[in-house]
Amino acid sequence: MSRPAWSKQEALDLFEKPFNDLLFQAQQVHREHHDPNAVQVSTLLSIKTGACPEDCSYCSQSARYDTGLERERLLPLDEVRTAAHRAREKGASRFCMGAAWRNPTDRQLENVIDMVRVVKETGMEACVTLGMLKPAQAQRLKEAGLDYYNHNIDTSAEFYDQVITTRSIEDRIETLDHVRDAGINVCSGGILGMGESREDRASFLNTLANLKQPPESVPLNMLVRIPGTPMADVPALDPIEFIRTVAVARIMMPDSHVRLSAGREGMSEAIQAWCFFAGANSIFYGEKLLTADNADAAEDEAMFAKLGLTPLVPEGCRLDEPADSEPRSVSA
Ligand code: SAM
Ligand code: DTB
Ligand code: SF4
Repeated sequence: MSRPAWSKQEALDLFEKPFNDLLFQAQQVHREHHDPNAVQVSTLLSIKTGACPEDCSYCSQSARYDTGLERERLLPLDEVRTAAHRAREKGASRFCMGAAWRNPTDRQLENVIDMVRVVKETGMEACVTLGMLKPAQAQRLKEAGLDYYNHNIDTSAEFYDQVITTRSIEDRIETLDHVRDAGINVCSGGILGMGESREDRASFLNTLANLKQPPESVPLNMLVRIPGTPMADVPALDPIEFIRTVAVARIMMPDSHVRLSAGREGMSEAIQAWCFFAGANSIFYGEKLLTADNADAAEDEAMFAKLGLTPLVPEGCRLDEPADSEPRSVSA
């Protein structure tokens, strides 16, 4: 499939449009490619928390910063099963599991594969985010039935080394290529509000849109400022600029699901409503993200009702059938 590549200038030109023109264009594109009132719902679980060797300067889980986080071992399978069944009951269609690794060992990967199987038994889609992968590891995940792999490019190539020095954006793109080659859906986005410029935001979206194939899922996170990290005191991004970024992502990647990801707990309902109008059609739902609090689940339900939004049930999800397994009780 050949499609015209976007230039950075074209991306920047979209950012520079009057807000109403940009939002109108984004909503038009959105309606041509998606049900305007359906929102995909994912739930997150941290399966291995803290003590990460990478130095991502936004992250609570990097071993380099004292964020007060307790290091945890890999979560037992039964706890994953319980959390997955709870997420399905609450209406999630995808269950995403995150590990604070630079990359998994083959042994660690086998443990995660058992978790993927447990999630698939519930009928939900399964997603994992484990750091960098080798081609054979991506293949193993595909064979296990993994639907999505999340691996964010996080920011522009130009701003990257101000955020992370222990890897390059090229390393990230290499893993995305392995995921794509294995036939797994790609989930890749980044963080806004880290002190990057509008040019950086345009360049970041440009890199995503110009991948061999744009990601099926594009999470846009508003930085959650974690005390103890180098980004604890970065000035907050103007929400209007965040909404613009959602709109530009929608226009540049018309078929992708754009996820309004971390940072929703700090956004008013009105800002979130604008993000949905700008083309966001996916959220994280549930009390927690990985280590930070998420928006309140009851408030999310009320917001969906108020806005007339409905949870999207992806093709291939078996949410109308009983789960293949029952949640086992765990003492927690
Ligand atoms: N270690 C794996 C990796 O880096 O790919 C998986 C987990 S990592 C926490 C997943 C993503 O969460 C990061 O790439 C980043 O985009 C996002 N993230 C982490 N901390 C965040 C924060 N404080 N605010 C917003 N997004 C954050
Ligand atoms: C993504 O883009 N955002 C999620 C998910 N992918 C793995 C993670 C957000 C983490 C927010 C901060 C925290 O919970 O520690
Ligand atoms: Fe580690 Fe991922 Fe956090 Fe970076 S974002 S420190 S790789 S857990």
